[in-house]
Amino acid sequence: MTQTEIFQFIQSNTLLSASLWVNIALAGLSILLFVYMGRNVEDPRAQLIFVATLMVPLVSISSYTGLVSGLTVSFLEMPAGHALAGAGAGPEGGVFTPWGRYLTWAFSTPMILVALGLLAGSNLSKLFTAVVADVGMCITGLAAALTTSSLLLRWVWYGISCAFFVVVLYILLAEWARDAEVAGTADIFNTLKVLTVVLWLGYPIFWALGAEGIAVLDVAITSWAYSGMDIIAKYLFAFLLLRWVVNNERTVGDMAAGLGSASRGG
Ligand code: RET
Repeated sequence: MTQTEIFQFIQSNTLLSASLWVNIALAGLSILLFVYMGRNVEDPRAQLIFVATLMVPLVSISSYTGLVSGLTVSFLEMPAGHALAGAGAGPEGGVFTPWGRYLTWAFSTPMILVALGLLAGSNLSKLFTAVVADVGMCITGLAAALTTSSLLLRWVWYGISCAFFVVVLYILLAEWARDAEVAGTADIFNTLKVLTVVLWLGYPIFWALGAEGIAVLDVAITSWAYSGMDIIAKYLFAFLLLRWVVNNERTVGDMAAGLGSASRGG
């Protein structure tokens, strides 16, 4: 299928294309709003949280532009044993695979973690571990979506991705939750932690249920599931975080456990 045909396929499926265009619009509005909200922030650590958070809608608008144009979407023939093997929506068969999502998560989700880690007063080791495991999760998730030789190996990649995800969850739930108590940011951190953990758990679930997994959900419904989770996990998350940072710039500046500081809690 050519890129033009993929573009036309997406445009002709109103439900699918709406799930993409909605995010382009919301990402654009979020960028404008966040730049405006951050105009007077002066503390360098608060500025770093702002820049990391601002990157989230910037990556998102790029991601969805890639998807809507057909650039980062392929119709892939599924391996034997897959529910959609030999079937699919494309003229030559194949399953709609918006692999650009998984690729761009490798750029957006680390920014979410950097912002959360800075808010919690993480040290550099934990921040590095969380970011590296997160990138591993996204890239192996991409590998799962793009593997067409073997159904087993698709799920092996999925399993590896989940293993990386467990590392991220551990740091969020155990390490940073404790750090945030010390840093005096536990209230906002806990709110954002719950929002993040609950929503992020939805992604592997919808991957497994969607066309690329066991295919009980249709392509447009899966796309809306991701788009809906993105709206909350990215724009609402970023808004809550930035609003707090603007109102609590001093707390961020005075954090006891600084990024990369050798002595903890001192
Ligand atoms: C995949 C499939 C393989 C197993 C796992 C996954 C997890 C994905 C997650 C994505 C989060 C994305 C966000 C995007 C917002 O910008 C790759 C679906 C564990 C957790 C928050």
